[in-house]
Amino acid sequence: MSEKVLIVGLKMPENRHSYEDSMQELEALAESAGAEVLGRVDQSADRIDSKTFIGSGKAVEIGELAENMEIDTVIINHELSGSQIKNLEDVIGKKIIDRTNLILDIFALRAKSVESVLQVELAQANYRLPRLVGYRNYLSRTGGGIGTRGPGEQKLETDRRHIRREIASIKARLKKQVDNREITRKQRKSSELPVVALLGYTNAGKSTIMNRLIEYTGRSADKKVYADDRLFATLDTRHIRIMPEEHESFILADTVGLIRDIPVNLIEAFKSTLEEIKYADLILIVLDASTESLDRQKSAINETIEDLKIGGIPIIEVYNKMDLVGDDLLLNSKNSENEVIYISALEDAGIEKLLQSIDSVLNQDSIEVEIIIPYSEPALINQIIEKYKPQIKKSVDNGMQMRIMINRDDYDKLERYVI
Ligand SMILES: Nc1nc2c(ncn2[C@@H]2O[C@H](COP(=O)(O)OP(=O)(O)OP(=O)(O)O)[C@@H](O)[C@H]2O)c(=O)[nH]1
Ligand SMILES: [Mg+2]
Repeated sequence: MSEKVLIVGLKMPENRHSYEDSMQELEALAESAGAEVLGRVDQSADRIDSKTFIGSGKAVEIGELAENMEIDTVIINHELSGSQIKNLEDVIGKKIIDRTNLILDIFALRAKSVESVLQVELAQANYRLPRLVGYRNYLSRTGGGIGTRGPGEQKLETDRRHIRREIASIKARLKKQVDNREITRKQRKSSELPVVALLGYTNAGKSTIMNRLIEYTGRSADKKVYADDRLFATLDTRHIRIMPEEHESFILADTVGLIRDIPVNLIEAFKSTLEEIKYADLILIVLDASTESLDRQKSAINETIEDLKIGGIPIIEVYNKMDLVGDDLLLNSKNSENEVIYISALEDAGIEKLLQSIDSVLNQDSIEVEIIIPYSEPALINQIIEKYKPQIKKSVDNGMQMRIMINRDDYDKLERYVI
């Protein structure tokens, strides 16, 4: 049986423009955590109440409502302190979950790779440490549910000293993982294929685009990644080789989706998984064209790009889910400084155009050359055939002669073979 929840928001002068949007997002987050949202309470105030966040009168009201509706859990759309959680629990008499804990819980459910499991454990420990007062309360309640799940098997600790030790140990293990990632990245770099990274808000359709490209280029279906109508379907970066018949080959990287107001404890986890984007040759910013909050999605993406200090990497803006919208969007996105294209990954529209745009960016400042690679370097011959798919190639006495379009970087490496 799914957990029955009530969602609660506090509307203040500073968040009134984004309020509605953010409450809808909270509902989607709760559903992604497996809960059933039975109701919603909105409270308007000029400022927060330091004891109960939403005000004690409202808390009493919520308590009665929750009792009548047989609610298990009340989710507040903000980050609360430990004592605020405890005070609310005392008045409402139900489990209280704040927005941060809800997001951590979804991450705990989805984390698969060793690195993401460690990142989530670290974020959970850092979240719990200053909130042990409120936290002991829910562990003493019967039943698990949101806020009690960890990605690993170990039980959630409530002893301060123990949590501190745990944090130190997780950090040490994480460092090893990060070093491993560095090695994998170097290996990938030496495979010579350019890296194209998908970046965008959660649920924009990044994984669906990846699957479409996998299908389009005839790769086996077992390579497909998980895509679903829930927030944070993807947590781990995945790299897949895309080798279209008539286009440039590349490695495509799928990444974790972004969200507004990323909880502070999760920023590090996000940054480290998104770090890979820094090494991409091209970034595809994926936007859900059908959402009303497109501008806020864009600002979340821009903040991330600034945060990660990704400068100088070419960008293509990909408006996805065009099957759900009219053409008026085309006018609104005209003034972007990046190249913009419109697709529907679901209906397979615009994918060819997407590949063409990728080609043209990856081939910028390319030149056409004629090279001969000696037979003593078979690996290099294979690499070049895979990467450039030369239209003209022939065997000559001293090696394989090919005509290819190459970029400046590769020209420097291959210069001695040019004839
Ligand atoms: N109508 C429509 N739905 C789409 C399209 N592309 C993706 N979707 C749906 O949008 C939902 C989210 O897709 P995902 O590919 O999982 O999105 P994502 O960007 O990878 O999301 P996260 O992994 O959570 O960051 C799924 O239910 C898809 O079927 C599209 O072009 N049109
Ligand atoms: Mg995804």
